[in-house]
Amino acid sequence: MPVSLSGSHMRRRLLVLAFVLSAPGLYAQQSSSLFTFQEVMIPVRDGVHLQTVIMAPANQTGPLPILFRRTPYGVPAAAYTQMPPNLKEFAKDGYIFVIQNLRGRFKSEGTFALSSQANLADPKSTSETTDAYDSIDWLVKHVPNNNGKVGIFGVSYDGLTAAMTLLHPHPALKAVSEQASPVDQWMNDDDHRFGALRESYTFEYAVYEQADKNKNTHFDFDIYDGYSWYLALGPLSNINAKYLHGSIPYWNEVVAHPDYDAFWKKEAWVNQLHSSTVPNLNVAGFFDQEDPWGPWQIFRHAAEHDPDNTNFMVAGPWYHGEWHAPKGDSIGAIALGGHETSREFRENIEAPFFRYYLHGQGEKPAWKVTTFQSGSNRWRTYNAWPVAGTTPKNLYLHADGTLSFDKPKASEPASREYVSDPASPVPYRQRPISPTYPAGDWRTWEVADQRFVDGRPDVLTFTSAPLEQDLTITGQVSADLFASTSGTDADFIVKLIDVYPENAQKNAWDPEAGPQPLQYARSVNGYQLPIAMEVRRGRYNTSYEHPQPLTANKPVEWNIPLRDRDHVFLKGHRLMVQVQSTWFPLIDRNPQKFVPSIYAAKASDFVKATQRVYSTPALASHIVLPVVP
Ligand code: PG9
Repeated sequence: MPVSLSGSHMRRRLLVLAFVLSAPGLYAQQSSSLFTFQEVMIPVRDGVHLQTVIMAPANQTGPLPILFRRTPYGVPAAAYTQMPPNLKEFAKDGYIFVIQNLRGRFKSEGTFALSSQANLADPKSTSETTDAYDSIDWLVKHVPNNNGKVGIFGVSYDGLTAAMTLLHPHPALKAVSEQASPVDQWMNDDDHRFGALRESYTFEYAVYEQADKNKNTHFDFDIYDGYSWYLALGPLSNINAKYLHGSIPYWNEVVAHPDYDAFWKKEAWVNQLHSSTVPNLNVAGFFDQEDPWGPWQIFRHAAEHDPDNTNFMVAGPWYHGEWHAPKGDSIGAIALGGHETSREFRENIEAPFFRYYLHGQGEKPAWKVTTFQSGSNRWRTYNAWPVAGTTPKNLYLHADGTLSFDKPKASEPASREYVSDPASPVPYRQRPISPTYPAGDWRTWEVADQRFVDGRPDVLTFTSAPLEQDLTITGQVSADLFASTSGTDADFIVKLIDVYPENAQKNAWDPEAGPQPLQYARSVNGYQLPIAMEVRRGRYNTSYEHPQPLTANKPVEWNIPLRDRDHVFLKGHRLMVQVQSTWFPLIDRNPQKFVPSIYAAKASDFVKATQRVYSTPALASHIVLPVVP
């Protein structure tokens, strides 16, 4: 919306200012040349007040919609003096930006539980759903010159709070864009993967958010390399015994609830969502190192009843929140064909979505799902997901280390094995592993070249012949492993990798080109790009609620979901699968001997085990690929 400042508009702004000064709970106000700025304490149903910043365009001439963001990370202390890069595309349309600290964070009253429980049946209970509802109610009644329409958006925790409005949206809420929202912290995303604890993330994040109400706290590691620190820590119980001493409530909950019990089932808020209640743009990163799964779950739940076709999905080759970075023009060392996928997303998808639903301008999205497909490096639109015509195709692991679409024959060797030693686990990324926060190369480890572990004796590698034609996979990938352990509990990690040819980058080794240290370091030749990776913990193979020991040396089937993908393995590339049993310290070490709770295991419980992966006609380990013909 074009904005200008005339004499009558100036008078209107003075009236607005007078109104705001008399608004209940006004805390502070000032302005920059771009925005007016007020800080207010918004009351919610249980009497708690939430610290909220309201920034309206300084040159606002008429009613504008409110774009709301709710965060645990702190609100701006002053009006933006420059437009934040990720809001530039919105700014052209004109919004009143409102940012609120969640209850219990910074000056917001109440307790921050770091939990997404929502008990909608109890009118007295509060949650991020009710806090958002009450705040929106207050905002549309008190913010001058708003047009009565509210949009909510945000990434990760801010995405979670946006997503939870879907459970009981305020009538003024007209558009939601949850981006990388978790939905069930035991099943996937930040804290666990099917019950396997994401040790470093869960611990460091709980400290980050619960050590001090008034700031985001970085745990003070006395060893820089996280691999060494967590190894020296020993059993997980030492986190409380040596460092936290029970001071971090969420960490205490995590270690008190190892299995998928009532605590986690209540936390899994998405199970209450069965329809598309408000137009919702779900956004996910294919290489999101924190919350890659939740948005797809929200999309699927809302799709159960979506008569007005207002539930949309966007996914791209992004790390956590990268779609709000300036460019998004590469994944690790791999360029995305000249695209600036993040800017393109904001310009062509995000801003138009809110423009349509909050300003009533432009067009409704004409697709259900949009992806930026890696490999082919192009935007794709689909009117359904799964995409019609894709066929599941099995890619088999052979015991000679090859990978092919042919099922193993009885004449082939039956299995491969390795020793998994909890005392020497496989690092999940190149050491030294810097702390998760402030996030450095934590952001991009999911696109890291996997050659750093290829060849370790405890990592099995299976490789295909170079592809004779492009292979497109669009949809859900999974692994079906037949494997045994000599222990009574075990983890299996499966990685599907795109191996770049040795001549992918023509001049990488060209002596004529002169010294190019950066280019050498970032050469894509032979790059092992992970396309999908996941872990399964054996104790939960048959029941998430009641873990069971494995029978030593008995091969069993491991179903390992590898999530939704859209990638083209190009002609000349090879497919690779790596299998390993530790991924440290991303995933806590499995003692490899069944114990009632790993979080109470003693150092002596951690034992070596021999893991065996089978490749026989009856026990044919494979990856299921959604192949586009
Ligand atoms: N991944 C973070 C998070 C979200 C929700 C719950 C816990 C952690 C985040 O980046 O906000």
